[in-house]
Amino acid sequence: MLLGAAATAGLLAGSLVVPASAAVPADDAREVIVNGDFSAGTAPWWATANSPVAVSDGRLCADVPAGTANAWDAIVGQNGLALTAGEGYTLSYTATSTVPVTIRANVQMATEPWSTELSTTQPVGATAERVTETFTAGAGHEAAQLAFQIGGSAEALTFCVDDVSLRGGTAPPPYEPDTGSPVRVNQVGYLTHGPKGGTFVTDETGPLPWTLDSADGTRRAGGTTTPAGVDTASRQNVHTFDFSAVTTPGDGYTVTVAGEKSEPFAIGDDLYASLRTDALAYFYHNRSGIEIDADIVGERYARPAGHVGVSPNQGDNDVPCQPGVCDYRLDAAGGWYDAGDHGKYVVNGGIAVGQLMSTFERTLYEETADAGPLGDGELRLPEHGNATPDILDEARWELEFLMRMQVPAGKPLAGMAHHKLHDKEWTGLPTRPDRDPQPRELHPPTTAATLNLAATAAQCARLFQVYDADFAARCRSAARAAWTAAKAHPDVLADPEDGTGGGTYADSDVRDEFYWAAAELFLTTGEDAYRQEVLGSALHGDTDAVFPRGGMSWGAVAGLGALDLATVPSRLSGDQLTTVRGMVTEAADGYAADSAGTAYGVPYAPGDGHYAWGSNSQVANSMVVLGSAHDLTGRTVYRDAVLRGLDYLLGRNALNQSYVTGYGERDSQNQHHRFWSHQLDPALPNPAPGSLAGGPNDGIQDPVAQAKLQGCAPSMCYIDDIGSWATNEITINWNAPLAWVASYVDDLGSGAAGKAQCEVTYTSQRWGGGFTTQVVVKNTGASVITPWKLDWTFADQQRVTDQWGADVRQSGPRITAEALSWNSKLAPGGTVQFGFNGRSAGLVNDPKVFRLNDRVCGMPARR
Ligand code: 9MR
Repeated sequence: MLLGAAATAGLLAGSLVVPASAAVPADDAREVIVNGDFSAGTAPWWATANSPVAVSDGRLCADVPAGTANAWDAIVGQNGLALTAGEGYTLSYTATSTVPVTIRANVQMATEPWSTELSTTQPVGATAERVTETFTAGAGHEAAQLAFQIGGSAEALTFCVDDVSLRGGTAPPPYEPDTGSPVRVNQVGYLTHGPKGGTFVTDETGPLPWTLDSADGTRRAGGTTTPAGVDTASRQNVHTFDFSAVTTPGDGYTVTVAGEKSEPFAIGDDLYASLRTDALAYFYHNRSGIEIDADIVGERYARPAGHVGVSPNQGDNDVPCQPGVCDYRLDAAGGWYDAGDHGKYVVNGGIAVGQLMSTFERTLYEETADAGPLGDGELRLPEHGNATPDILDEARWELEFLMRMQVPAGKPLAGMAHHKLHDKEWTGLPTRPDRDPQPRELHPPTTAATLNLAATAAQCARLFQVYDADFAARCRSAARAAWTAAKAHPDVLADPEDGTGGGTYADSDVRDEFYWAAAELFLTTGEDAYRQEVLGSALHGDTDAVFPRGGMSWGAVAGLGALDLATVPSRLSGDQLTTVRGMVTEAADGYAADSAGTAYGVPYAPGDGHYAWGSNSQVANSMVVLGSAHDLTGRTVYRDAVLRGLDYLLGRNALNQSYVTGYGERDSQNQHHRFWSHQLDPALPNPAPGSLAGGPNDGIQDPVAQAKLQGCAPSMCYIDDIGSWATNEITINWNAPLAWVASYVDDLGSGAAGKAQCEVTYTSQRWGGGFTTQVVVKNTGASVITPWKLDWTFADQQRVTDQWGADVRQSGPRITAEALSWNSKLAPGGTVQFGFNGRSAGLVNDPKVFRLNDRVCGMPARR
């Protein structure tokens, strides 16, 4: 605390004497402004929405509209300035304006009543002049602001500022994160029959007593902690405690260790349904090229369509290349914005949409997975009532964009995909998408982007076949063309220096992209040529290469192919399938061991010990592998590691931080995003619930992290500040594995490993456009089930026409079969049969997941 620092320096507030003339800061006075030379881009500078900023020739320039009334109608500023009462400061800057204007430069409170420490007026014109002002701070501030108020001109103008400096004061004490209670738990909750563990931070080395109390203070369990020594990633001395034995559902539980109480949490069966839908809503929120509808997301999150060619946007419907890159323009509208920025990247869009499709595809082949919550009418997006699962509608929004990025026939590199499309210069925060005035540019095609397109378009072709055969056919031919083009140009790499106005997503090794694309094309077409590409890859069978120790990522995508080869029915031989599944389980064994080996339970132990940019997504991706291994084998050790990973993301970690907005008591709320910029402008919303922050990153590449987190332990290099894009951004490829994981965890229900109470045999015979189905339901439990009710979801467009032996009703893809009066009793060991006829518009996939009176049944022949 700054005032505390002043007090220890002997400057007690009451006895402060503020000199009449400004105290002069010493030559070695500290610099209060972060990134005053704009060498790190626009952050943490902000601007009012009417005056978008970008860095141009190393200066920060704002385009101020004509006709603003007051100076404060247009502002460029920086918040978070710590000032000490009684200390002297010098503000200096160099400014120009295309139209002469008198600006105000104020150092002031960042909220009401906006009291100023310095308030100056300054004429600014075409000639750059250095301005210097000195003042003494009358009061101490933890987070004052410097505001250049540049409105009030009748004419539009461009104001540029450079070399901004505010020097003086005494250095604030080093940033200490507020980590709250040393008792760390999953702040949302634990599945009734899942593992339940926590971590306690302490200097004590011997065991300590812990208790678990319910909301009313009743003691439910107790024990002693297990000292675990120093956790390498956080450098904290820690203990663990375990209350897995408690299986009484409830809210408001707490754990107390040595007098310290945890955040409250729940124990229950149905804790993660909303996380699934929220994590998926992230994608609609971040769509480009469509209005975000208040009826779907609420007023606060609604916004006009971005980049549709309405001024000041330059539009993604007619985008040129960077100079010299191509002689055509593309309609590349739609898709999702990548992250806090408004770039759209094929590499990265690919992994994200692939993981959304796999979240859906899992429900086709995994008997415990429920397609219902992903189905038509279930998610927050506009395409309801089209008989297509909502999650596929969302995927299609990106797939259409990815296909638009393909180089047209007849042009050089035809069939390849442009690597990315983004602003010419970085824009400032906040900038709502529709207010981004920057020119948009296509960047050169790359092999990696082309293979992202091939892989995802191939997956699209097989999943959309039953919903929209024409779209599936388009996907299939885009995938084939992309593959052919990538084979012809196997080493066209993205330029790692091409990072102005957007990220680089440069990747020097595309063997994994080839593996993923070949796998998807093989699964979709069954063609042997693609199978040989998979089997012939140097990566095939090399678990460490396919599933890196630190987790899959946009630059390491072979695992996406391997997971699909392991779970989607195909023409792989038994031996080949064994090899692929062996890679999945071997990788999962490693991640599970990493999780078991750390006191925070996180399945993340990168070989070099460094927490990477987006480490939370690395964690989530390893959870996807673990969950898939659990699906394949039923082994609880994998499931438990997924759940411990979730505990980590939701608060059982070194910072006591839930990294998912809206989940847990101490959730991230200020992630780096150009629209969800509430931290900079209270009129704007915080990130929507279900947004996963990138998380600890000891590279601390942004100015806020550099100012506050120097020397941080890897798992503590995080700050919930909108300026920290390296630790606190949000992106599609991080929310995609979160959505997979939330779906998997929600499907676990109570987490009970117990035997299913029922078994379903489902036999369909097909002809032309129709089918006849017989269903046999067996009660494998110990008690009578009456009246029974079976329900399931069709993955495709099957329509029931008539029926026998049950009251079969259809609502969209959802089917309910209820007992008739004469067969309503299903005795233990007994069976009941019913059947129906139906029609179908395309391929027919038999459903794999059935629920009897709301509990999931097993299939008789489990893999
Ligand atoms: O997720 C990306 C991370 O792996 C890289 O290390 C980092 C620097 O190149 O870029 C990250 O991706 C960012 C992208 O370049 C631009 N949009 C925001 C992304 C998330 O921070």
